[in-house]
Amino acid sequence: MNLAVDQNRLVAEIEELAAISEAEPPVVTRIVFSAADLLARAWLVGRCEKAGLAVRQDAIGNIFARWTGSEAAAPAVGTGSHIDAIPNAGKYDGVVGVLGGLEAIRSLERVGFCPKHSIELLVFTSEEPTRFGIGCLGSRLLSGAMTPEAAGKLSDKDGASLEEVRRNAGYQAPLRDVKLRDGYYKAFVELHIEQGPLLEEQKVPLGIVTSIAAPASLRFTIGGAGGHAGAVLMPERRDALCAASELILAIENAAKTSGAVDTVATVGICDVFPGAVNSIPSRVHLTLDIRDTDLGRRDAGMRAIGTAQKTIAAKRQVSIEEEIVNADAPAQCAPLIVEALSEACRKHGLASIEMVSRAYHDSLFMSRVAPVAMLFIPCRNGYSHRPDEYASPEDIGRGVLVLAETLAALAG
Ligand code: HGY
Ligand code: MN
Ligand code: MN
Repeated sequence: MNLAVDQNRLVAEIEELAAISEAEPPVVTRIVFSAADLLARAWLVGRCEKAGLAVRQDAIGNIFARWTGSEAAAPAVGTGSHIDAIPNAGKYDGVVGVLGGLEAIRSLERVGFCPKHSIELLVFTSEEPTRFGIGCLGSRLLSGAMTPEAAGKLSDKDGASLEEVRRNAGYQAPLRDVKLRDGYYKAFVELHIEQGPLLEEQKVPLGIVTSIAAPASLRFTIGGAGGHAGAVLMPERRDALCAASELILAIENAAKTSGAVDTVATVGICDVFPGAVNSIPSRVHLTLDIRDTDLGRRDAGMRAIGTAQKTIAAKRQVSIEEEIVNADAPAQCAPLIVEALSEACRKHGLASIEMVSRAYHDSLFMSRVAPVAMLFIPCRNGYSHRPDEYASPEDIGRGVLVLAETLAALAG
């Protein structure tokens, strides 16, 4: 097959999608089921239909765009990613896997490839943990990693439940319909920017992911005593923000002293109540994101943080409540799919390295229902989740070419 990627159209589509945002360019913000997200979904469905794909959406809004193969009843080969974006994000995270997956399918159509197994482009709902506090909502429900009942309990910070938000967005079917039947996919391959500096540093154009780190996220509520910033003397204070600050440094220390560089921990949100310059903080909400490629080490980090939490609460006479939002196992990618990606790289004379994914992706959950692997392309300085996130047209083109070759090998 003389495969060729229409790089110019793909880059133009990435720019077009980036402009559908709640923020001014070059910033991309596209929170799940926001007006921008719904517009972006409609735009994308139009692009898929223009490519001749049969499009359906499930009860949580996962989008399936299918190129039906000659053995339509056979398990499909899936590819895809997400188009939702956190606040103040860039234009490539997730999008490269969605629009790149669409272009991979179009490039196979252009050379007259006829799939035996259908090839299906998937756009997952809410890969980012923004609105409902947990990431990979769509792929968790697809894979059964989250029950419809648990999803039904989710609500956003304004108190709007997932149920009412999804129904207002037009998704009326019951969530129990989302879970995929066994054997639905023969394989799933996700193209994504690396979101790290390794490929660029090693000057290698492609990374083949062999495992995806184990993510966990928790919420902490620190309760102290409020009061007048001038009148309450220091010995009488039970300042919730000072206690939270100690906990944040204990979290950082737990990651730094885990014995491996693979343990990472982040406090990304710190809400202070009442939040007045002359009022002692009485309550603080913190979020913790802690990950590791090794499950045991990640859980040991969580235990170390739990011990520090008890010590700080006792010493400062504050309450510290924790809620585990998710604590997921890591994913091992399927050697068969890893090999298919390696073979596709070799076929096109492209160097590649095997690597772990420190970011999580929908493939983490798709690995529970199909053999998966991921293909990374470099992003400048490893930057991601920021407006200056950048992947070159040439790197995107190489990723799509290898993805198309791999899909053909798996669906042929
Ligand atoms: O946080 C992550 O790893 C992903 O980018 N949502
Ligand atoms: Mn992301
Ligand atoms: Mn992503």
